[in-house]
Amino acid sequence: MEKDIDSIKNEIEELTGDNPDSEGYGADKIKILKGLEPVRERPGMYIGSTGVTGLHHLVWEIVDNSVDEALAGYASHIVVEILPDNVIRVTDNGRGMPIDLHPETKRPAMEAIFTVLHAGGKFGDGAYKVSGGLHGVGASVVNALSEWLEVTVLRNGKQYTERFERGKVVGDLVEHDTSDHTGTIVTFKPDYEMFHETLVFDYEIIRKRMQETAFLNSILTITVNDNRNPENPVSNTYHYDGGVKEYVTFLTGNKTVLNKDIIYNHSIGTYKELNSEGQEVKRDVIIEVAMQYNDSYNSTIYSFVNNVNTHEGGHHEEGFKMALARVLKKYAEDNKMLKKDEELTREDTLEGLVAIISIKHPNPEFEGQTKAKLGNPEVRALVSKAWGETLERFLAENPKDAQTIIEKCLLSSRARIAARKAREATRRKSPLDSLMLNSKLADCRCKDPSKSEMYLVEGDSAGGSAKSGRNSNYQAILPLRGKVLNVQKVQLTRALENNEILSMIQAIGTGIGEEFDITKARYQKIVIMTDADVDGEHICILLLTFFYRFMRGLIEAGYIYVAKPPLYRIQYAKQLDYVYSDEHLEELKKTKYAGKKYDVQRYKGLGEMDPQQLWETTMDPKYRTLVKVHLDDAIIADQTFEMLMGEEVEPRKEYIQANAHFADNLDI
Ligand code: 28G
Repeated sequence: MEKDIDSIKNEIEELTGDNPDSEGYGADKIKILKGLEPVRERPGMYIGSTGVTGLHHLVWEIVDNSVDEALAGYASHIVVEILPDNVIRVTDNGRGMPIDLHPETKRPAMEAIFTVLHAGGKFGDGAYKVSGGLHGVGASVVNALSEWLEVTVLRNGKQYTERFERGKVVGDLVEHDTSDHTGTIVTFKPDYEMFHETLVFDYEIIRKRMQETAFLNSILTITVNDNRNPENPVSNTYHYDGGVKEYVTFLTGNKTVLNKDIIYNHSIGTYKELNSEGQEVKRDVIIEVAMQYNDSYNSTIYSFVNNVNTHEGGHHEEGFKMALARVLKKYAEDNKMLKKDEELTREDTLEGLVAIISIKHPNPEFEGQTKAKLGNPEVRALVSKAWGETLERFLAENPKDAQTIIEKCLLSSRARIAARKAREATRRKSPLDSLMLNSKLADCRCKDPSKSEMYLVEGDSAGGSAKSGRNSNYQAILPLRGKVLNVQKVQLTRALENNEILSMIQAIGTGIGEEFDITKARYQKIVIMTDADVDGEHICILLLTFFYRFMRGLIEAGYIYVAKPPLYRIQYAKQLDYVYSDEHLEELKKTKYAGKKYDVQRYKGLGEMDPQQLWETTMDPKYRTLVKVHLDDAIIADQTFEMLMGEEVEPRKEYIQANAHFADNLDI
C-alpha cells in the first residue's frame, strides 16, 4: 500500500490544518515530507548509529512521544517493557493517538504519524516538542527500522490496533475490544536487516534513562520491566515528587552535605525571536536548577534541554557557572572573607558541587561533536539572571551555610595554587617527558596519524600474538598487563604511576589534563582490545574512565574504539566461521551448519588465538568489528568505575551478578 507524496501531504494538511506547499508553511514547520525509504537507506543519519546506541534510540523516540503527552497534561504513567525476543512495548495513559479517518483516503490519522518522515522539520511555533534523543525524528523512523510495529489506541471506550512491517501499512485499523480508559500502546521489534551489530536491549541502559526522565519530570511515573526471562522478571518503578531536587540528593549519595537545604530555582525566562512570518514574538524558556555542595572534590553538573542530556554543556551551563562564580565572589568580598592576595575563580566554586540544570526551550539548537551542546546564546543570560537571584537570596537568608560554602571554595583555591606550584617545580622531571620509560610499544612505520592505529592489548601473550599478526606498516601494539590494572584494586590516580599507562600516554602524544592537545595525537585510531571476561571488562572500564577524565578530547574526536573479538569458532570440514554473539551462533547452528557434525570452539581469551587468527578476526580492517566510543559510553564507564571503586558493597555485588555471564573465573 505505497503512498505517493501528494497524498501524504494531503493527509498532513488534513491532520494539522497546514498546507506544506503554502506560503506560510515556513522554516518553523515541517519542511520536507517523504516516505520512509531514506531511513532504511541511511539509518545512521536518523538514529546516529546502527550499533547499540542507535538500537536504544528507537526506545527513546517512542517514549518521548509519551513524555510529550504527559507534559501536555494528559498522561501520567508510562510503562516500558522488554519482552521475549527483544521486542519493546511502550504504554501510556494519555488521550490515545487520534484515529479519525481521513475523508478521502479513509486512513486513520495515526497512520501518517508512523509512515511519513518529517525530515529536518521543527514543531509548531512555541510548543515544547520534547523531540528527544539527539535526533528527534519520531515514530516514523522507529517504524521504518522495525521488522514489525503495532499500535494500539485506547479511545472512545474501544481498542483499535494497526500493524506495520518495515514501515509499510499491512492492514487496516481493527477495532477489537472495549476499554474503560484511554492511552497508546506501541510494540515493535527492531529489524535485523538494519541492526547488524546487536539486537539485544540492555536493561540497565533503559532503566537508567527512564529513572533520569522521571527525575526530570516530577509529574511522571515510569515503570520499566525486563520480561525476557520468564523465570526472572525484573521491574522498577520511578516517581519523584521532588523532581530535580531529588535528583541532586540521589547523586550526592552518602557524602556529607554542606548546605542542608538544596538551593532551587524554578522560573520562566522570556526572549524575543522572529517567527516564520518575520514578526517579533516572545518565547518562554522554563528554567529549573537545583544544587547542593558536599565535602568531596568532584563536581557533578548535569544539564538537560527538553529532557535531552547536554553532555557537552552549552549556554545554560555557562549561565549557571557564571552566576555561581559572580555571586559567591561578590558575597565573599562584601563580607570580607578573602585574605589579601586571595581570590575566588570559577573553578574554585565548582568543587564538591552537585547540580542539575534542566531547561525547556521551544526552539533548541544542538551543536557540538555529539549534538549534545546547547547553542542558543539567549539562554545564557536568562539562566544567569534567574540563578544569580536565587543564589543571592539563599546566601542572605542562610549566612551559616554561606560561610561553610565560601570556606570550602577558598580551600579549593589554596589547594589549586599549591598544586600548580608543585607541578611547575616537578615539570622538568615529569616521567612523560623523560626517556626513562621502558616502553613495550611496538610502533608502526607510518607517521601519518590519520592512517596510524594503536592497539592497547590486554596481556603479554595476546600482545605477542598481536605483534606477530599485525600489519606493522600502520598498526602499533602496546601490551597492557591486566592484573596490574584490575580496576577493583587500582585508584585512578594510581594508574598514572603505572608504567604501561605512562607508556600509553607517551605513545599517544597529546599530553593529559590541562596540557592536552589533540593536534599532537600520533594515532587517530586507538583500539582497546581486551578479553570478553570480567577482568577484560574492568580494564576496558578503567581505560575509558581514564580517557574520559584525562584525555576527553580523544573521545570527542572519535579516536577511541573497542575491538570485538569473536566469542566462538564454528567449523565443519573446510567450512569455518568466527562468531561474535550467542544469537549468531544459534542462527548458524540452525542454518548453515544444520545436520552437520560441526565443532564449536569457545574463546575464553585473546591469548588462545594464534597471530593469524587474531589478525583475521580482530585486526584485519576487512573483517574486524570496531565499536566507536561515544561520550555517553565513557560517562557510563566513569559511573561504573565510581561504583566499582566506591565504598558501597551492594551495588558492586549487583554489578558482578548482572555480568555473571563473564563470571567463569571470577576473582572478587
Ligand atoms: C505508547 C507509546 C508512545 C501519544 C498522543 C495523543 C495525541 C496525539 C499522541 O496527537 C497529533 C500533534 C500535535 C495536536 C492529541 C490525542 C490531541 C488529541 C492526541 C505515544 C495533534 C498527534 N488527542 N499520545 N499524539 N497532534 N503517545 N506514545 O505516542 O498537535 S502520541
